[in-house]
Amino acid sequence: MKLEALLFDVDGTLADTERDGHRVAFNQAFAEAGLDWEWSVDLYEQLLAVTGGKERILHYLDNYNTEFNRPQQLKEFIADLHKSKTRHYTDLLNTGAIPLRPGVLRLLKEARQAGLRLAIATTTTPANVSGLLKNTLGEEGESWFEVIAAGDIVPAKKPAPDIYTYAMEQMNLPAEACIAFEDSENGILASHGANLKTIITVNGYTVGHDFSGAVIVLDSFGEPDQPFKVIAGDAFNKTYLDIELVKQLQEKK
Ligand code: XBP
Ligand code: MG
Repeated sequence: MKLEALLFDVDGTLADTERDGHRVAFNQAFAEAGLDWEWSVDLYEQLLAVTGGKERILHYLDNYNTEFNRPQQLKEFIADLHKSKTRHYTDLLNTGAIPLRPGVLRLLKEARQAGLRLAIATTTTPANVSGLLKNTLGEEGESWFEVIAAGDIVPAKKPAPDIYTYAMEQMNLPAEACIAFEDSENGILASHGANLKTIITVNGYTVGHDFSGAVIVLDSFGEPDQPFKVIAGDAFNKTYLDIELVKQLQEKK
């Protein structure tokens, strides 16, 4: 079926947000609340097994900080911590500290020129998506995306397919007319669960993940003067990801 839409994950795919963005904001929120918790780069790699910030904090308490004297209203306590984390994270975005990954801006522009429809499918909080898009694409950035499916809009976060299914329902498109862009194992489990062909770009945290079934695994989208590295799959002799290659990958049986 003809390609109509590109569905993008955000964290790790559009921008390298986790290690120097989300992780730092979590630690700032913990410090502000007077907690002595510190999520190191290595610990955070393990915590990334669980998507969603609130879910990740609970996972941390259940598995890495069982001694913590939990407040009676644990859910509210975590929700408040997470609100503070979102504030710190969006403040960080507003400093311009987190750029888009190589090739992302070029590919988005090409896609718009080619008349393709764009959507976001992410587990992160909507304010974080707005912040990233505004600070990297400009005030109009959000309007490039027909649907921004994010955060708690579906109860089951990735690896559940729900966020992708929701985005396609909103666009009234079948999976065969779309392709997904992901960076992690939880991400590809979600996109594959929604029957989407998936292009992977890895990052430091996800390079060892299992990407079986991806149409291609790259180290980045690449640029004309900054070729991608093909980790798995066939790039049809291309050195960067353009819409022609995206279409070739989507059509491949
Ligand atoms: C992203 C996430 C998010 C962020 C934190 O996963 O797991 O939880 O780490 O964002 P994906 P929030 O890239 O697979 O969508 O704190 O706003 O939840
Ligand atoms: Mg991701």
